[in-house]
Amino acid sequence: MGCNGPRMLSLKQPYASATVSSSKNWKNIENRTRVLFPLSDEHKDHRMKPYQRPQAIKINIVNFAKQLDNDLLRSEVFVRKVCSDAIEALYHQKNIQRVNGGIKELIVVGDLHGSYASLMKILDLLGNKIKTKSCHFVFNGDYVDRGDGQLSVLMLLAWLRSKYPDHVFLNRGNHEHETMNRKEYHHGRNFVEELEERAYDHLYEECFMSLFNAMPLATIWQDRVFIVHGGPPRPHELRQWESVDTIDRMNGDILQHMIFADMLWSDPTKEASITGWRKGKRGKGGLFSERYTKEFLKAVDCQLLVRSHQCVRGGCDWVHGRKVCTIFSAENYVGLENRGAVIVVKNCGDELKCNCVQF
Ligand SMILES: [Mn+2]
Repeated sequence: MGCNGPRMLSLKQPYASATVSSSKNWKNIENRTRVLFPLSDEHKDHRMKPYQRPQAIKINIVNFAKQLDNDLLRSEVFVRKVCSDAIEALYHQKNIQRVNGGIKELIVVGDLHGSYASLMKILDLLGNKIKTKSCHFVFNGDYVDRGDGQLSVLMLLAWLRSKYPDHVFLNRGNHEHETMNRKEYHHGRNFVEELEERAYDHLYEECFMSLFNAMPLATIWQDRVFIVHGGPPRPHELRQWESVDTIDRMNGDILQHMIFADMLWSDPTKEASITGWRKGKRGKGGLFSERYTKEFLKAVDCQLLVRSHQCVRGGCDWVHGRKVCTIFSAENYVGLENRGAVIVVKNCGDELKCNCVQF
C-alpha cells in the first residue's frame, strides 16, 4: 500500500510521534504519553453502548449526530474510540486515494470549519444517500478551526468514515495541522482552544494529530475527478508525480514535503499575467492558471478538478472553462454571510453532469 513503508507503524504499537517541527516551544511534545490503539477492553463506559450495538449502522444519522453533539462527546472513551477506528480506516489508503466501483454519483463537501449547523443541513438534505449507499461522499478538508462545533464536526465525519468505509472518504485540509490549530484567530477559536474548554487538550497529540496524519491528501474518483483541498503542485513537483504515493505521511510534518504543501494551500487564478504556476500571498502553495489546470488534469488523467479552501459567496464557483470548481460548505463563515454548498457529480458515460446544491 502506498504509504506503508517499513516505517509504517502498527496499530498495536503506540503511535510513533506525530512529530511537530522542533522550532515550536509547545512544551515537551516528545515526552508526552502516546495512546495505544486499538483501545483495550478495560475501557468501559455506559455512553459507548449505543455506539457499540451492531445495529448502530441502521440508526438515523441525523439523530445520532444530535446525540453525539449533546452527550457522546462528553465521554473521552468515545472520542478515543472514534479516533482510533477512523485512523484504522484512513491510514491504509494511499496518499492519493482512488475511489472506483459501480456507483455513479459523487458528492463533495468543502470547508466546514466547525460549522455543525452546516453539516446538519447537508445530512438533512443528502444523508439518506449515505444510508442507502447510493453515492460516494468526499469531505474535502478544513473540518476544524473558527466554528463553534469543531470537535462535533470532526468526530461525526470520523465516525461516518469508519462506519461507511466504502462510501464516505476524507481528504486532509491545510487546517488539519498543528500550526493552524494553535493560531490566534480574530473570528472564532482555534481547535486547541475548543479542546481546552472540553478538557480534552491532552488528546491533541495523543489522538487528533495521528487522525490528521492518517488522512489522504487527495482523492481520484472513477479515474475522472481529482478532488484536493487546494490545487495542483508546482511544476517541478508535478514532474515527480508518479512517486507521490511513496511519501510517508504518518510520521513527521507533511508540510516538509513541498508537493503536499502545494496541494493543501494553492488557489486558481484568472489573472492573465500568470500563465503557469506562481507563488501567492498565503506564504505556502501558489496560484495556478487555466493553462496549468489543463496540464495538471492531463498529467493525472482526469477531466475535472474539485477543490475548496476559498470562501466563495454562493458556496460554489467555477473557473478555468469549468475545469475547476471551488466548493465551500460553511455558511456565514466568519460573518461573511455566504451560502454553503456541495457539488453533486454524476458520471454519465461520456460526460460528467455537475450540480451545485446550495443551502
Ligand atoms: Mn483551507
